[in-house]
Amino acid sequence: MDELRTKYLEAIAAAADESALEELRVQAVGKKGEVSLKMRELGKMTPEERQVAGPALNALKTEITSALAAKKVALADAALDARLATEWLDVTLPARTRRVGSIHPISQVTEEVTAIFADMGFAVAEGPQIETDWYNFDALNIPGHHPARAEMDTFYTHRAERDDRPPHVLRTHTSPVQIRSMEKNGAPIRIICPGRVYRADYDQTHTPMFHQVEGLALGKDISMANLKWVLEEFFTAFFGTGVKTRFRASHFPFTEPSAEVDIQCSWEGGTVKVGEGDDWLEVLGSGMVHPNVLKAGGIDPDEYQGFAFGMGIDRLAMLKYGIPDLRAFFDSDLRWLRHYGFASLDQPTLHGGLNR
Ligand code: 2NL
Repeated sequence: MDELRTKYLEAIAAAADESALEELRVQAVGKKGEVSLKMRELGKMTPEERQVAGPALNALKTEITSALAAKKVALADAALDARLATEWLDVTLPARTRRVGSIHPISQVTEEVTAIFADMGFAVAEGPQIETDWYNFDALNIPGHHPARAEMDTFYTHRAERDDRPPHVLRTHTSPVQIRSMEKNGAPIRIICPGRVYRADYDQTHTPMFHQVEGLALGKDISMANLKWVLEEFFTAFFGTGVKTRFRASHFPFTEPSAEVDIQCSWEGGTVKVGEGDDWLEVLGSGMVHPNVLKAGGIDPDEYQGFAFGMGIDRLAMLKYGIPDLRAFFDSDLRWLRHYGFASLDQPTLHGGLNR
């Protein structure tokens, strides 16, 4: 019995895991375990022998059983200690910094312009950036010989003589969107069309891709007077101060009469300031929609008339936010974006204010 006792207590102490312990339990005190077999032999003993052996075997069984239980607890404790050691966490460490993106000034200004015109009842219309030359030129009363159609100024998808399919263009203005809107929805209509446009021009003040917003309002009696009010309302809301405007007679193929609009500004130390001083800055082209353009959009010029205008979003952004170099807009320089970008949750609304 002493031999059994030593054998099992040592084995239990040395067991590496729970399954080793279970094996030992079966071997020692299971139904056919060594201690159990010894207990069965009690029947063959004399009463005197049994009186000694019975309690001793019972005590051995109890001792082994409690050694097994104690070892099981010790193994579990050791496992927990090991986990705590490897999963240790210093909650006093500073948090990892998260990179936060920002809204590009052009997106910001597009949202601001949209908010102002939405308040005056203009909806936003969008359309394709690759257009047929009918939508980009013919529908806008731009004749075949017009310099804008020359390959020098416009990006064509391919040369006619190299491909049987008719060439397309990268739209040079957002006007095709307005033609498509007229075709689809007819008059009356009040829309603005912000978006990317393309011209084959790259220097200090031009990038081959830039952003434009055009506006169109058609009704039975819409006049230049309405145009003037809408634009003055727009500039004042956009720049956050009263801005004097100057309407100069001009010429565009798609409007008659046409006017270019200048806004009041000052030049001091090489920087422009809008809404003060007595210099002028040209920012916009406009006019009454030409009857040929209305016809191209499927609208009867004897029944409807209205105004249209177009301006550069990139220019507006530079003026409002003091950005000196146009080309930096499209460099994707993260330091520039962090400097000139806007907080992503700080969306422009009329009631929240458009001037930060
Ligand atoms: C400019 C000139 C302008 C328009 C754009 C337009 C559109 C339709 C019909 C008539 Cl569908 N006009 N757009 C009109 C006048 C000027 O933009 O210098 N933009 C920067």
